[in-house]
Amino acid sequence: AQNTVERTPVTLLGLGAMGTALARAWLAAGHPLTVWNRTPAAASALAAEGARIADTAAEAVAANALVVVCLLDDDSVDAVLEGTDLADTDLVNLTTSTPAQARARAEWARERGARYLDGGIMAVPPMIGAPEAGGYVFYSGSRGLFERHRQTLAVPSGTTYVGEDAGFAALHDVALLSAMYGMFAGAAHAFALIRKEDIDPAALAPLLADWLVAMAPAVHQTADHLRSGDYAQGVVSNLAMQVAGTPTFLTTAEQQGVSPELLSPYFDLMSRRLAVGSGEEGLTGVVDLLVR
Ligand code: FVH
Repeated sequence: AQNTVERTPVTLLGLGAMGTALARAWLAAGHPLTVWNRTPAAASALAAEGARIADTAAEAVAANALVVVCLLDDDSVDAVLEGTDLADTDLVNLTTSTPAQARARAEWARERGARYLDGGIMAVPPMIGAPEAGGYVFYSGSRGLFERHRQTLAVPSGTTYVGEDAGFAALHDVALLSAMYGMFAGAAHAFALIRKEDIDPAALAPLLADWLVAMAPAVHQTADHLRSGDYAQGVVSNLAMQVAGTPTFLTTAEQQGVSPELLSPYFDLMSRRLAVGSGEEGLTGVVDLLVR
């Protein structure tokens, strides 16, 4: 029997690596798709896969009520949407931005008669259209708009709605990516330590990955501490012991000819917290030192 389910038509502006992956996922799921890209070649490739190519951004916006933008940055959103008629449009912005930019964009959209949802993509292009890869998108802004398009938005990637404040998706996005960079920084230091030794980086890699996974649940204890205000609750490796151990790490780095520049700032914060807090705490107090 023929599939008669009607899929929501989507307009997509921006066909970079991410935009193209999103387009392919919606096309594969049978959504009528209108696309536009500043450089037309990217759009032409999708025509063969069933996308309708708009000649201008304004034409693409006019084609459908649901308009998704996935562009390089907030300035490019300005450049592309300038001169389009957004009245009565459901605008979903998946462009990475700061929380302040997202809030300003929500207001900007409201002034133009559009409903607004901001998105922060927690995935790289190969994870799009591949639910098993575990990627998802944070959404914030109009809850009604999110609920209306939930199914369509869930086609390329999982969805996690984080609140009416339009800046919250960007804030969650940046928070998680910042933690990721901290993890990459630690891994870079670890690889540097063995770089000149007869140790295969490929042998260290699985040990490193497993260790990071084993340590990751510690974030739940940090959250509990921040909620309760008791930074010593359930701590097994206290701050006094950990600060006492830092010279071992710094001396090892020096002996291995490795710069301590990634590690030292965190150790400095641990020492500062020990000076003003309790040695029985864990590492949660560092959070308070960061907040200005
Ligand atoms: N790719 C990734 O790994 C990350 C994963 C997490 C989320 N990010 C964010 O997604 C947005 C788009 O990223 P992208 O990977 O698609 O980026 P590019 O491949 O560089 O494509 C950029 C598109 O933006 C268009 N564009 C840039 N500047 C302008 C402008 N001034 N006017 C009009 N369009 C502009 C560009 O057009 P063209 O160069 O092909 O003509 C592309 O369509 C981004 O926010 C990531 O942070 C991706």
